[in-house]
Amino acid sequence: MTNIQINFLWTEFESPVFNASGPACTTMEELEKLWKSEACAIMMKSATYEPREWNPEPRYVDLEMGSINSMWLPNLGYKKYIEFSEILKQKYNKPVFTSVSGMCMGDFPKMVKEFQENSQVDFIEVNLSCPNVIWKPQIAYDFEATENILCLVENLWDKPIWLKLPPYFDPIHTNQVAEIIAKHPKIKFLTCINSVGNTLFINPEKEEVVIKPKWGFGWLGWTYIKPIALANVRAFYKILWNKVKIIWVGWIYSWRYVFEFLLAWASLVQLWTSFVQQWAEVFERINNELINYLKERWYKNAEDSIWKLKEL
Ligand code: RRO
Repeated sequence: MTNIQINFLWTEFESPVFNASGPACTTMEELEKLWKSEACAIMMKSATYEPREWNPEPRYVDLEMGSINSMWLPNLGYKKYIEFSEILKQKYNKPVFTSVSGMCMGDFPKMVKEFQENSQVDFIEVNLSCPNVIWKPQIAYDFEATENILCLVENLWDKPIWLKLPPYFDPIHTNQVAEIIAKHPKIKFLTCINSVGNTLFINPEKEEVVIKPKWGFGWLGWTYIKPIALANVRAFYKILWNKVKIIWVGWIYSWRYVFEFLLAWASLVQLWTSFVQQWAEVFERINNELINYLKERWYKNAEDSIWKLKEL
């Protein structure tokens, strides 16, 4: 028997694959579909303090090797996700994640405290890779703000904290963030990386951009950014291997992507584009493919592959 279970602290995940805090995890109906799927956990939509609407369409477009989107973090506001988490925990037996995205510094501690006191979510992801104050960088690109937020939230949550990060393109930046993370032992997990923001696709026949919001600028995902994601996962592993575990958020299409990220040290992976394209069935397909591939390679457990990347 090939086993694809992953053990993290007190939790046994049935497989390494679940959904990213992106599409189709916003309403209770969508979250129930995730429960019925073979996703190993249920990630709820990243919540802001107040509800947010969608950007105008077209705001998501499939591309040859991925997708571009500019949704504008639509969600029902954190109070709804506290309510949903209660229903999910009462009815279903799967780990439940919440994700919080502050639109200002003060939103983070307020939401973390509310989830701590009023919900039974198993895990919290503090999303430092979200649009926040207009004309300011994503929080995780502002190292002072990152440090301040970590100081504000770390004592408000009594379990380990997961941080969602954007891609870093310069090793100096990775080192600087890793130094901050190392100072906060509550951070045990990194969700790494968010889509690559600020990208532009053009349709040359129509001579126009492909999505409507923000002059066509949007977040790029999937195969286009896999090498960036692999490098970020691996770089954080090199610096923080004895302090954090890494979850890759991504655009997995097949067993191959999962396996590459396990080799690079990701312990769990989250789906985005393939989830939008194929919905909940995608989890079953990828889990089955992964089992078959591991069998071919004589791995008894998916976890055994996490240590295996060779360097030349
Ligand atoms: O909602 C979005 O436009 C969006 C966000 Br905030 C994000 O962090 N990543 C993404 O792919 N889309």
